Amino acid sequence: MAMSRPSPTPPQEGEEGLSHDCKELLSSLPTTNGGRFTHLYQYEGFWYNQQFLLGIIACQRHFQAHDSDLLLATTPKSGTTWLKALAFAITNRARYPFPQHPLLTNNPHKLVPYLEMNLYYGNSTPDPERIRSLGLFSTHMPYTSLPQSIKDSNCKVVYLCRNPGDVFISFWHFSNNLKVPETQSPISLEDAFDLFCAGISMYGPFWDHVLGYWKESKERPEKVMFLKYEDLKREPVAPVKRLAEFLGCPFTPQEDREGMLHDILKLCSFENLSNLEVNKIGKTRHGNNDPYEVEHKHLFRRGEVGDSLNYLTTQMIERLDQIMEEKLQGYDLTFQVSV
Ligand code: PAP
Repeated sequence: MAMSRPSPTPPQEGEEGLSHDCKELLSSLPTTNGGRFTHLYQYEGFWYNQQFLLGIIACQRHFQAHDSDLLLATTPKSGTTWLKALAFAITNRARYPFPQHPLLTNNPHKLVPYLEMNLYYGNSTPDPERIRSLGLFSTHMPYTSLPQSIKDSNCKVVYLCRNPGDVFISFWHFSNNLKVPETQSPISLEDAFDLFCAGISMYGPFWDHVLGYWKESKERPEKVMFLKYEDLKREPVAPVKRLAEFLGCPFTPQEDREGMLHDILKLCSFENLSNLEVNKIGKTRHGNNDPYEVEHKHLFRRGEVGDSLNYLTTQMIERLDQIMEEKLQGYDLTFQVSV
């Protein structure tokens, strides 16, 4: 996939209202055709569409983390919706009785907004009071691009990752299902896969994203907790217990006796969330002017481990396994698509 360098980048939609330095920055970045997202920019080593990138830059410049803030970080399609539901339910369990729980009537993304894709989306300026009232945020930003105040403060970060095959297939379905301007046609599995393997995906390269958080979780385990979707699916009790401890609100012996953790797991389960009215028929846009409308039902497709094996050929699986092996060599971290 050819990458173009700076200048003759034509102005993109929405560039009109941007400051001079933002326009200059955009025109200095490498760009590429990202398939379904036709125009991606490479910033600090990762690929983004314009609106998400502007959100990242605005967030880097303006977001001030507090020590008590909690940040949920993921690559797209790694189980973000699930992690948001779990973290929201854990940290707010004293506030809401289960029969009237906000998760029953709100999509998890509404309760735990993304920094760069909602609050600062496309260079927006969020209301500081709204920001402070939240305290629980999410992001797809790679670790190296997080606002400095997140890295410097005692703000805690939970990172959830997932097998790249399942991430790829989940994103391929999701992006082809997005309601976009008519001109953009769906991308074939093969074309999308070649791009993914070349590191060109939204917030990709996938492996660099994962490694950034992995390294930080090793160096500062009190700061970054690293979780795998597959581990949560296999046996959620122990990891969710650890998650509650990490978030600073461990389950008490009384809660253990009363089955609080199991109630939370049930509330946040794929079966429960995917059958709620709000998630069956609800829709969201990331921000004003977002051309992509997300139908909540597409955030709940199958929720299984290994679904990519139903789509990828043996050669594709071998190729991705080999890439992951090479990229993660020397780190005590493995992902195998072919499990
Ligand atoms: P996002 O990055 O756009 O927020 P994200 O929630 O990370 O999406 O990923 C969606 C995936 O998580 C879907 O996977 P699939 O395409 O392989 O099915 C979705 O089904 C899965 N998912 C959503 N909610 C849950 C849940 N409660 N438990 C398990 N998996 C879930």
